[in-house]
Amino acid sequence: MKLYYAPSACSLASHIVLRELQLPFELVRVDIRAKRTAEGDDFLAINPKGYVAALTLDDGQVLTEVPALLQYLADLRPEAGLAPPAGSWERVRLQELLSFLASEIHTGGCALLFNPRVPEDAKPFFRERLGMRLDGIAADLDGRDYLLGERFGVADAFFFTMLRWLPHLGLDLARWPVFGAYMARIEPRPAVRDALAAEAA
Ligand SMILES: N[C@@H](CCC(=O)N[C@@H](CS)C(=O)NCC(=O)O)C(=O)O
Repeated sequence: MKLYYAPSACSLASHIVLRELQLPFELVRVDIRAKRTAEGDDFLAINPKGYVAALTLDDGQVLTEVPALLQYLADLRPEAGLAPPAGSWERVRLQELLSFLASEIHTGGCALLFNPRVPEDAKPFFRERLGMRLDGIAADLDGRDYLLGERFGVADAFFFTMLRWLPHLGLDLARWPVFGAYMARIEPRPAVRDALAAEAA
């Protein structure tokens, strides 16, 4: 497998999960503005949607979209417990959470605040709306270690990735002390440290 990534982008979530599961993979950096890979390929020929993360499988298929990638990877090593078993009610809850993170926090929140083409005078509205969504997650996290309970899982890899963006988007993490404690629990994980180090290299 090859994971196409950009440093600290949403692809970090899949990168962390690949390392958590100790799956063999190659990492290929993408210039997401120029749409070229570090291998010199046209990234649009690999993922016509033009964004990371993209995962090429050993049979040549390309898989995209964070919620699909995370669940696909978790199911390659179900014994690691990074996602509840496919078909279970707990898995439906994970899908609910991943959909919320992808649509409300990522695309409908952070991505709009990062986008230089979104007018600056619209950003306070998006910032406030994102803050309200994060208030809800903070309330859910109160009294538990991870988003779905006491065990780190794929949704945590995704949410951790996005929490790292907040200081760059005009949102002060100090507003949610529970997030600081949550990140401090996740940061020391060897897979997380290794993924961050590899992306910073
Ligand atoms: N819906 C996609 C969104 C992916 C996405 O927005 N990726 C960003 C980085 S976090 C990107 O590559 N942006 C470049 C672009 O949109 O041109 C997913 O879930 O994977």
